[in-house]
Amino acid sequence: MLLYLFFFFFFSSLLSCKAHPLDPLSPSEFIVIQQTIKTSNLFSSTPLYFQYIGLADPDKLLLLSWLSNTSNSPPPRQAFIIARSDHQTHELHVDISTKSIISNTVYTGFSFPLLNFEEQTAASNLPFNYTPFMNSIKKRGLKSSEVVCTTFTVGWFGEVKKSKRLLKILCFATGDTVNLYVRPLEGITIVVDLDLMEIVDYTDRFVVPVPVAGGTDYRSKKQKPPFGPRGKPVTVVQPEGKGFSIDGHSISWANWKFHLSYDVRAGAIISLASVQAHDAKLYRLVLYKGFVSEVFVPYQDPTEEWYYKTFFDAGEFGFGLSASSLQPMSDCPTNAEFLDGYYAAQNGSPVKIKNVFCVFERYSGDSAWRHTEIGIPGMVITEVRPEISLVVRMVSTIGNYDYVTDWEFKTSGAIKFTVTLTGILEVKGTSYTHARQVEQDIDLYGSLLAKNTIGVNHDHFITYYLDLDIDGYNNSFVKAKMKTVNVIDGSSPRKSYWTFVKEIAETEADARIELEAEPAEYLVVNTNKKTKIGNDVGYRFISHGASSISLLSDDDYPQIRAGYTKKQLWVTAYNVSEKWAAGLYTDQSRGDDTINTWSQRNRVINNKDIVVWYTIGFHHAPYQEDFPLMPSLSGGFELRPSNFFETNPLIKTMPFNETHWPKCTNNL
Ligand SMILES: *[C@@H]1O[C@H](CO)[C@@H](O)[C@H](O)[C@H]1NC(C)=O
Ligand SMILES: *[C@@H]1O[C@H](CO)[C@@H](O)[C@H](O)[C@H]1NC(C)=O
Ligand SMILES: *[C@@H]1O[C@H](CO)[C@@H](O)[C@H](O)[C@H]1NC(C)=O
Ligand SMILES: *[C@@H]1O[C@H](CO)[C@@H](O)[C@H](O)[C@H]1NC(C)=O
Ligand SMILES: [Cu+2]
Repeated sequence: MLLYLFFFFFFSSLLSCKAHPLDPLSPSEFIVIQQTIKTSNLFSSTPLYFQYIGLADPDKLLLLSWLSNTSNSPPPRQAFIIARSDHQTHELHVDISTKSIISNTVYTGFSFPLLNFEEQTAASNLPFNYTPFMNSIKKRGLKSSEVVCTTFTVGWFGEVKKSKRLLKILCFATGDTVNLYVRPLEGITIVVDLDLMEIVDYTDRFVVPVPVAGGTDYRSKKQKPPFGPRGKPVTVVQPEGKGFSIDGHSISWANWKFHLSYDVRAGAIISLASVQAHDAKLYRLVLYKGFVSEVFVPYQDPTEEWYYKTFFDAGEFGFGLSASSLQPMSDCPTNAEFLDGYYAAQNGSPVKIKNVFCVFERYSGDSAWRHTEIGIPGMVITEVRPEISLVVRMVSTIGNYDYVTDWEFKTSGAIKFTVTLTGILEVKGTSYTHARQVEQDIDLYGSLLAKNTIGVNHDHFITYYLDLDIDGYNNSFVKAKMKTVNVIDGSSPRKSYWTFVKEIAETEADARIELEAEPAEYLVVNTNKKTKIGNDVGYRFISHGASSISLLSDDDYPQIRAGYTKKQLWVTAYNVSEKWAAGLYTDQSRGDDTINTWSQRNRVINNKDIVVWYTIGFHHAPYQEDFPLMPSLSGGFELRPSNFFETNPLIKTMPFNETHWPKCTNNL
């Protein structure tokens, strides 16, 4: 019996472990990569530090052909690696099955790769062995045991020569609070050369009071009763079990199936999202691949200690590296399932992030569709379908900020993308303690939130890479512009109406879209595939708020680095090397490898494999309620089927049938 069980588990685990070519690198694959590079002796004389290791994108046509017949051999699994050695950035490709290095080139551009955790930790510790800093702490009446330091990227401000790999260090007081970000030691600038791992510049220009700790600790155990507004606990129960299944990294639910992967830079990667037609078993591809490509966060304070704060959270800090382990029952509802993620440490060894994703069915009591019919004599017909959707969630905590990213699949065929901002504001210390002290002509670059505390104005621009392949990879981008038509010939009592004037974007120049510039709908269609009555199948973009664009001047250096943030939507021709909105190398980037530079090639995009870049944008002017922690603020967009289905797929969905559920009451 034991033996039998053993074999049963052995075979079932073999079956479920069948790797998909898009699966993230596994712990054992990280070790193969680490060992392959180590034993190659390419870097035997100088230490090698890994900055990025991830799955190299399999050739798209090979992958599509494997998908069409999975009996064929899948595309080879290869890893893409960025490493630092001897002051140089190396790009390597390693073939995992043959355990061989396929390529090793030195990057010669101006910018630098992702930071890893270990070097940031090492840099953060440097000030504590640096006498001028210890004097600065003393000057502020603090002990080193109540000071912590963290790392900040330096940006680029027009330097012509190649810079060193630098970081700035900022320090904060903890003391009677864990809310360190609200207690900055203002006035101090520490610059670290990461290759030398030493402080190369230090200034302490002025002292302002460190904001007090009182009232800023957000831990529940620190809150004295009575609590504030409070509802009763809520739980989610699925009496008939979960409606989705996870097989390795492939997920299927209702009429959807897709692949979910983890990448240390992008975080969640959704691939091969396909939806069933309601009258057929056939799955139709919608999204070949989608992920958060970049998160640009420029602060709006030009002073010496703040001007450089223009962060690229994905390209500099890793949106996936910064992922938090999700807390069951609070980060995700009680009916969620969790998946782990793995990345490579600085030395190449695998590191696990437990519960990096959660997957759950969302039911919030809303309806997906309803109607009451009283028009037929003798009857009242009411039909309501509950809205249940499937959510994939990741939370990325980049220093003070927490970004909740949700990918939500709906039975209507829509995919909804939501970003929620929360966490702690990055505040600036000041000597002001009351708004009346601030003279009319003084710009605080933010607003006074508490005594000695300014919440600095800033933006968040979250840019999605969306390789839509609607019923095939040759797609087109349609601008359906709404125009007012005046009826001037007296043929109608009406004097005007609106209608659409549709344009297909021929080249990339026709697809740089500022959403609010004119009333229009924007669609991706497949002109080679029609519905039965002859419309092009497609999906359209619907904004759900947060569509701000950058207000910086075009010649400002941060804007040059993120020029794409002046438009919410760009379409480019598919190119496997064009994945990262602000460039493969973002740290100290100069804007030479961004969506807008690619778009300047002005490639043909009509009936081609195209990629849509969609930016969710928030202007964030802090208010007192954002202090000492920020209530969640959400925005996003939706991709909604638009002549993709023959009719509304919801017609085939069923209402809940509670007759055999356990009896629950809400008056326990
Ligand atoms: C799939 O590929 C296998 C092996 O190459 C071949 O024997 C089989 O006929 C193919 N199936 C289809 C449906 O093309
Ligand atoms: C896509 O379009 C290209 C021409 O731009 C053509 O060569 C190719 O066969 C098309 N592919 C499909 C699957 O229609
Ligand atoms: C693909 O993108 C890379 C990086 O932008 C570029 O160097 C290359 O020329 C592009 N290839 C094509 C065919 O456009
Ligand atoms: C609801 O469930 C009960 C018990 O399982 C079953 O007898 C009944 O047919 C169901 N009704 C519908 C509309 O599915
Ligand atoms: Cu903000």
